[in-house]
Amino acid sequence: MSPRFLEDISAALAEHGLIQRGGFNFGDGEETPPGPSSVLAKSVLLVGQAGAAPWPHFRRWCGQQPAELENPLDTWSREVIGQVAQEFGARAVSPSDKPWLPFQQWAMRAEGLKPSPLGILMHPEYGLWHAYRGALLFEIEIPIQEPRESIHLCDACVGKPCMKSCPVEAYSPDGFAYEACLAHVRGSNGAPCRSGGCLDRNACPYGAQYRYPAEVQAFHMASFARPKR
Ligand code: B12
Repeated sequence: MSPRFLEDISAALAEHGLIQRGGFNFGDGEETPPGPSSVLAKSVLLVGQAGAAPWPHFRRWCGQQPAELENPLDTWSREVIGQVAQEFGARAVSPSDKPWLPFQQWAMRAEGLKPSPLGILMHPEYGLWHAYRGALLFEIEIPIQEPRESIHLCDACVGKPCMKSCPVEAYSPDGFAYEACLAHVRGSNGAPCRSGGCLDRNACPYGAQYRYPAEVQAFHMASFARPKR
């Protein structure tokens, strides 16, 4: 393995606006998904985004695809992360692969993050404005450091505006009221959510400089609200 292994992966991802989101070596006897040659993976490196950095890359790619492509962001992510995986001897997996892989559990381990009251992980710099687009599974151990303990911004947030802005109180200590959220977003009063994104998520005061532009939030909300086939 080249001494610049992780830096080289970062450079390949940066061409698509993507970043490494930490990783770790699995423990002995841990049940892990297979790597590139079907042997159980020894390590995982998460790939994702801070703010909406991949958006211009994704939109350029969209311009060359059929207009009615289903799940275009997943398709783009699988394509570009798949190329990086091939180059570096890994198998690429997606957060949308079924059965679902435990991306948030991996992320908590990889970057020491904790969930916000919304379920979205809170990042000390990006706030709620980050996501995972894939992961690289290796059959070798990777030279990666354990994450440093980071502060959990929600602990210091007294007013919790994220729990007070949704007209149907979709997020509560009991969890996420998926049906209520969906009905509201699709309904006649859901226009602000459809055009500018989740009101609770947008009420969070942290990571404001990484907030996704309205166009990006509208794209994600449309994909959330679209009838599932
Ligand atoms: C199913 C799913 C949903 C379902 C949840 C249904 C339910 N009640 O279970 C629905 C469709 C509601 C949903 C919505 C959203 N989701 Co979602 N979702 C997933 C998905 C594909 C699988 C979750 C899962 O079961 N994993 C399997 C278990 C074993 O893994 P896990 O790590 O233990 O899973 C954790 C999550 O399930 C979490 N959880 C449980 N319920 C909910 C609900 C929400 C809203 C969130 C964010 C997390 C969450 O708790 C588990 C324990 O840690 C993950 C990707 C993934 N592979 O994990 C994304 C994921 C959790 N979602 C994500 C996001 C951002 C959202 C949205 C907030 C935004 C969006 N995508 O439009 C929306 C909320 C809608 C809104 N109004 O804005 C991100 C979170 C990123 C982060 N920074 O933490 C993920 C990781 C996808 C990604 N590409 O990054 N989601």
